[in-house]
Amino acid sequence: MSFRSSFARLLKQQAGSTLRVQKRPAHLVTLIGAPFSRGQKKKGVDHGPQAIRNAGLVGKLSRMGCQVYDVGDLNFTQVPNDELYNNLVKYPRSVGLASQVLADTVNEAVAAGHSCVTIGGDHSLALGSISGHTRQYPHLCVIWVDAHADINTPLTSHSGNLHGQPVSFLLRELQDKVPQLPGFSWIKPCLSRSDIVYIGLRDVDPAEHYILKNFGIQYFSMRDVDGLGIQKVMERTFDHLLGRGQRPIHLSFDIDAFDPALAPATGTPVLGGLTYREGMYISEEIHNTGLLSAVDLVEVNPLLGASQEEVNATANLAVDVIATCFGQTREGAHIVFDGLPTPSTPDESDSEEQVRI
Ligand SMILES: [Mn+2]
Repeated sequence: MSFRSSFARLLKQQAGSTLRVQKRPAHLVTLIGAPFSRGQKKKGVDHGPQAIRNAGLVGKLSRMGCQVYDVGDLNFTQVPNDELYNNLVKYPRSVGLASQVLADTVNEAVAAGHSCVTIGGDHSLALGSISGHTRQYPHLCVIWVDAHADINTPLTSHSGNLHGQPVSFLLRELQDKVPQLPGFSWIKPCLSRSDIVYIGLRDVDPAEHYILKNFGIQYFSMRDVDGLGIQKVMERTFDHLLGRGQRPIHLSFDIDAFDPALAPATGTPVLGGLTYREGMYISEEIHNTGLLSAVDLVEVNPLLGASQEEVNATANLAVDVIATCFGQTREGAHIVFDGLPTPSTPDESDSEEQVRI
């Protein structure tokens, strides 16, 4: 039967391509679940890692040719008597300790030569992931995709939520404005103002705006995305961060950067966010640099979806961002298929039953 033989040949061909693929160096990815929620008030963001796993993250990365080392979810010990700092800032010791655990884990993963994916959890975790990442690559740069700048200091924050403050602890230039919080003594400011670019901002507090402007931090608000288009935004982002030389990229992606219509299951949604296409373009361009070294995907909160569909949509979006960062493309991947089957005998190639691709 020509169908059967064509099918057998297709299988053989695919087996052959698989072998060829395996000779290429596999992309090694450490996946870290960080079920932490005390950087903000709403319940449920600690279920983010489970929601993102349920949406098929590991399978998708594996099928793309990544070798995934899933270290599971980190265990964050409860800190007793974690009192307010300055009558306002909530859970400083819990945030400090969780970020310290995450920093050590990210450090180990990157030291082993892996790319690191941290799934949150709230955005206070970036304190840990970026600190840990810089231990191996002190010269790295950060692309922060978010509706918010997360750069309040403990003295300018109105909410007292630490997920709105992580960048202030990381920037060297801000340190004389940032008090020492209990649980934070291990944190060393590891970024300069020119090492970070924001994309997607549309809800920035006055003090944050003051910091961005006065310290000359590069940002592209949603207004800039509207005016320039996402292609120019990415071009300027890379000019700014990589213009004087290549260096590892840390992508810190808050799912609330997307429009709430796309990512409803999140704690602080803001109208007018990134479209699906803009989000994928950002991730594709970062992948295309070949410099991506670590990704945070944070603020997916499955308890805040109005329905299971909303939760699934948000988690699927998170998976798409991460997969795209590691090479999933909209024009088709060339990872698992790199040869067309060839008809072996003339009679089969004449037949209508030949395999069509
Ligand atoms: Mn954020």
